[in-house]
Amino acid sequence: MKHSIDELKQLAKKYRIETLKMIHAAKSGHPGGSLSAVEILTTLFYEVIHVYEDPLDERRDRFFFSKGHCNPPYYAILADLGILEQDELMTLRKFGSRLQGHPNKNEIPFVDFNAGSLGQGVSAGTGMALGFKHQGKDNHVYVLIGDGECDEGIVWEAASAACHYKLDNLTWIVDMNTVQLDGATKDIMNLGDVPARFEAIGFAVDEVNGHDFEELYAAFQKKESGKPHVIIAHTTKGKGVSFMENNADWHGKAPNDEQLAQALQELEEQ
Ligand SMILES: Cc1ncc(C[n+]2csc(CCOP(=O)(O)OP(=O)(O)O)c2C)c(N)n1
Repeated sequence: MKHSIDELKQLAKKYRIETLKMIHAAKSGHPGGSLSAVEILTTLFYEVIHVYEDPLDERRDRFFFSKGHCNPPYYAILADLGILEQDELMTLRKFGSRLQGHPNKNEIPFVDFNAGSLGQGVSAGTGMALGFKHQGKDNHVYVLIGDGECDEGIVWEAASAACHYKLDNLTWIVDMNTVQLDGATKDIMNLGDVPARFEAIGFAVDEVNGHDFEELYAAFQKKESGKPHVIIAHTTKGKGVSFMENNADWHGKAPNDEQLAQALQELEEQ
């Protein structure tokens, strides 16, 4: 690995803190699913996806943030990578800002997909992986989706296409935090045995603790010839803040001043 586990943990802590400050300043946003995805995003951008000096370098791997409502930690990482300005972060969701509630590829270099409608990123990312295959290019496509997002039929259509076309240049990561907009995913639309479903369609499947850098890194190294890869990352929605953890109330609202102070204190102590 390029970074020590301790370095990655420090980065994750910083991204959690920045995420909550950004959502607090915007007075809206999605803390729960942002906090669950922090280690996944940190591993991807510090250990897996190479970012070139020119962020639009043709050789780059592509990242589709299909659960793009959870973009604050992504923006914070892009600022550290020099793709965004640090002082832009607090403009999240403000009029005139490039940093809208979902990533916007028309405004931000390196962003490859305009999210918003759940399921679309999976489909578009799979299409791009197919395009790279046709062109004989070896760029890899990574797609991050939510478990609630897997309720969308388009996810399973794209899964069939990915296997049919043997897209071994494609990795999906499911942020399996088990909670969606207004409750537990199993109560809203039970997905059944998700790893078994992916395996039955033809994916190479890995299951990891989505907050464990070593497990995530090891899973990203595994690629099987002729098969797309899915990493089921078991995570906690709202990870790191006691009153947000596993609580659907924190899917899509901003902390007030007192709640932010408590959350930051808890994160600082970790
Ligand atoms: C097609 C579509 N339907 C509904 C929504 C509204 N919506 C935004 S986030 C969300 C829940 C997503 O749950 P999950 O994928 O588990 O995300 P996470 O818990 O990681 O935030 C919903 C229903 C949407 N953005 N797109």
